[in-house]
Amino acid sequence: MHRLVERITPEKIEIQPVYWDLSDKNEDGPEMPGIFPFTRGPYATMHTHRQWTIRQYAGFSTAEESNKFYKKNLAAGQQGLSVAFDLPTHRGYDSDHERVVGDVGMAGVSIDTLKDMEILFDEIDLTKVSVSMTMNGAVLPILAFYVQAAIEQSPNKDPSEVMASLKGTIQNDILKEFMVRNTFIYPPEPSVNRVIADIMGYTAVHMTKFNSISISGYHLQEAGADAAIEMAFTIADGLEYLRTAVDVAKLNVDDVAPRLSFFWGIGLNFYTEIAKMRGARKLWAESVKEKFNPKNRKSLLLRTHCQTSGYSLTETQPMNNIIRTTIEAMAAVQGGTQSLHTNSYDEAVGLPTEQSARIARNTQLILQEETGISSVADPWGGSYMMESLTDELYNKAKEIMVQIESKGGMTAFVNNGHAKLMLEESAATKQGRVDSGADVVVGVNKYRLNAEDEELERVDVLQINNTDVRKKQIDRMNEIKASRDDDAVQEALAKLETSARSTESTSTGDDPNNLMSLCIDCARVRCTLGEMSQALENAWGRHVPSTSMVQGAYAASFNSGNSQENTENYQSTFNMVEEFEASEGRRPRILIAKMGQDGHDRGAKVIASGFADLGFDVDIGPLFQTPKEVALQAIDSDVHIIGVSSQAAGHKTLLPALKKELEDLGADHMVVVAGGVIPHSDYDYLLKETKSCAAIFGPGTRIVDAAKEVLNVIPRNLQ
Ligand code: 2CP
Repeated sequence: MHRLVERITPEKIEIQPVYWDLSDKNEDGPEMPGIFPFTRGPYATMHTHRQWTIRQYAGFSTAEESNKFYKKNLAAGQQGLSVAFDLPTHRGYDSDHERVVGDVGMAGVSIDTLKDMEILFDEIDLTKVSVSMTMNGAVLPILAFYVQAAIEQSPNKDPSEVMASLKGTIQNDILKEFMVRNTFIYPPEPSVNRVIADIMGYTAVHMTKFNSISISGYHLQEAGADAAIEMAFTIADGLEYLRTAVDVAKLNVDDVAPRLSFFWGIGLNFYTEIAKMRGARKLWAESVKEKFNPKNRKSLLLRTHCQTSGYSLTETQPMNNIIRTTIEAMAAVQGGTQSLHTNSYDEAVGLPTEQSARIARNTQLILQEETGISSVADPWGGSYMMESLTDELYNKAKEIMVQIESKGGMTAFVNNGHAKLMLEESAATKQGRVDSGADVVVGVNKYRLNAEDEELERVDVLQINNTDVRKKQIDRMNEIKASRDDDAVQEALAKLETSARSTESTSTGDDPNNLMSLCIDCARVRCTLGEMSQALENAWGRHVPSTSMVQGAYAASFNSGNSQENTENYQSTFNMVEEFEASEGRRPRILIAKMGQDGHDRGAKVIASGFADLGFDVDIGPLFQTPKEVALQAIDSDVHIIGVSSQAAGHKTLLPALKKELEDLGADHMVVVAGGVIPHSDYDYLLKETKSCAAIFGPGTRIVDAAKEVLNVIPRNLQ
């Protein structure tokens, strides 16, 4: 990756590695990359010395399948690995748990045991390849499996030497999980003060090249945050983790801060995204300096991974997504990213195929090797527009951070629901702008093809046989359980639970009761992920999130600055609801349900908010329901319709299961509709073969149109 960038153009112009204002009379000198406050980049030479890492996020079905995919990608030019785990793994359940029947192997790779982790990295030298793991809930068992797998991969090396050489990143950013995505397991207090504190303490001593947290704005942006909110919440989360390290875990700021890393979502607002990355570096450096006064300048550096926006991808005319992703990748690079994932064009409808994954990777290879984009550090430095935009975003984010501080810091801001409501309002407003046509999405709300041509553009997506994967996982786990030393397993689990119950801090890396250290002991004797998670749950309980709903934001945004046609469409839907009420004696009532371990609730919340603004009575079901629990709640609330939101590929198992529960409970008059990420190739299976839903609303459906269709499918005069 260390290659000399071509400096002389065919026109014989010499490109300088960095440009600055020669007339700058600032007494500290001009702003430069690698110099405080690092607006222009964390390193002096940036990509001119070392390109960003091409790090594609992937993982699906079994460890064997994912391992094959990784090796192929590394051979084809990818430079680092980034593991996607399935939802049961995220939520600390083994594959045989009753709550995860539809989720095993679907949205990522399933990991139950150390053996799975060993297979995942078979023939990949963990002391050489940097690995990022997106894990937040079951972070202790997963990190322990990874460490133990690396140790067992190098039997001739001292374990401490192996650990010291591990380079990579664990997401471990639990605060944002309580705002968005919801892959938490335990309540916020032990999640931060025990799990994160102990991981930071352990890695600071034993894994000094490993990034202990990837503080993530990406999911906030996906959930609807604008750039200022994304910056403010993410930087505030980072400061909260540092506060935990220093105040709770009693660690030295310079032992922890240099290994905190960041993660931005990059959408289509090209200039804004670059300005966000520049402004955020300054905000982080200044905030850490002011609050923690570190001695090591590395503690001030905001180093980041970026991912192009999944939200910006469209289901219709999917090839347009290649263009969107390229533009977003360019913003990430020009903003100075250290590592980048580019989305595949088919990710709005399912898992990437080999071809779409190749195009996504090639997008970055072309940028690195054909364009000369890396030949200069911070090419936007000094632009009147960019410097001004950077300052304005920086100031807006700072204002939001003051608001967060006034409520007691980020943990309090999350706990009292302020953060989630702010995000949901921002998401509903954004949806209103798209539905009303104020924000253009080419091929969706403008320049749409006719139905026939649209059909021709549809793409195949990778299909996973969930039943097969689950069976394989359970068989392997049972084999391991039959061959291990049960007494050693029980002893290791008991020690873990005892430490979790303790009120003493165990955060220093050498403490024998450090949770990370005890989980490595558990991994060594072949405890499963579910067993370790249960031992911790015995001590702390499982977190139950509350459900809330924003009202008015969708309607307000839809009605502002709108075309006559859109306003009429909104009004006619509203009138249909009134007519329904007049004829049926009550408003149409809908239960918005999420089944399985899929915690992506942005879509569900936006739909709930939009339907409520249109006059529906809306119930929002809790997250992580089984089909039976959804059926019982629907009957209890006497709803007309159940709207199932599915974002994590469990629909082919969970929707038929819901239909069966409704039939068994004598409630098959209730209409089920589904929405979210459901490939068109599954429509017939759901609508015709299994008749498990009456309508499906794909990505890009306007809420007003969905509401009209829902009203048309509710059978009347049910009473
Ligand atoms: C790099 N280096 C340099 C320069 N560039 N040294 C001098 N001059 C330069 N110009 C050095 C660095 O200091 C470092 O060495 C080494 O080269 C590697 O560079 P890096 O910048 O640290 O790159 P990296 O190893 O790729 O690490 C990048 C990040 C890391 C961002 C720090 O945290 C990372 O890879 N994050 C990825 C997160 C991720 O993939 N998340 C997945 C999200 P030293 O280490 O010795 O200092 S998927 C999300 C999905 C959507 C989900 O969450 O659901």
